[in-house]
Amino acid sequence: MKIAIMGAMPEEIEPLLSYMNDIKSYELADNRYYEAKYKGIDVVLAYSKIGKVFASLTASVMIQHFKAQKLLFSGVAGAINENLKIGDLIAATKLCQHDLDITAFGHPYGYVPEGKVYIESDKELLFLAKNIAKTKGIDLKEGIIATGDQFIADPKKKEWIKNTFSADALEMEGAAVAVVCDAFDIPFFILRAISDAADMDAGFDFDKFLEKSSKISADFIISMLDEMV
Ligand code: 4EZ
Repeated sequence: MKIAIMGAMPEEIEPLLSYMNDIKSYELADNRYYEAKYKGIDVVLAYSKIGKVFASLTASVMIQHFKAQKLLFSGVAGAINENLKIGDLIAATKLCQHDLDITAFGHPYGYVPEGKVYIESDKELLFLAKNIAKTKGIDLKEGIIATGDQFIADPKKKEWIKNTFSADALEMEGAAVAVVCDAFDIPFFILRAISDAADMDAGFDFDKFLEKSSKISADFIISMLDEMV
């Protein structure tokens, strides 16, 4: 069993690398991939760079080249749901692309022919995560994550994404990873810790909480690996 663990930014992946053993580094497709061991589990780690295109590329390489059989994403997100506060964990139940728009042809937002608006996360990984949270007394929330190639720092845009997709959180990679994993039939799990509320203060909050929230997400991913050993 080989597990892919990905993030978008160095800050999201560094706290995970510190837990790994026998780390080997590879350069491929203009990115760096790490093969490593965690308590006997084979792991491949990378940060993709920000956005849907880079995220798709990295997820594809991890599956096709490194032969990952499951994929876990760790990172931070902007909150939409008011119950989500900075530092809170949210696992995606399903994901959508909020910036995908061919509505001029009568299609719904987030949809292209032969695609789907929402991609559902793997039920077993969600179940595993919920059990771990319960045992450890961690408040893991679940919800819909909306992905797009924009850093949202605007209450109006946030409201539109909330109303259009019933989304609880937003970020810039999750749905891209979901599309790739769904196509290759690879079970995936997208975890995010909140860094900001996608509002006027989002830029400031993001910078302030990126490291701390990344670590919260990474630590939960590690406890999932502990259960998978
Ligand atoms: C993208 N990530 C942000 C990358 C920002 C700045 C150099 C997560 C995220 C996010 N994405 C946290 N808050 C967000 C927000 N308000 N809008 C979009 O996955 C890079």
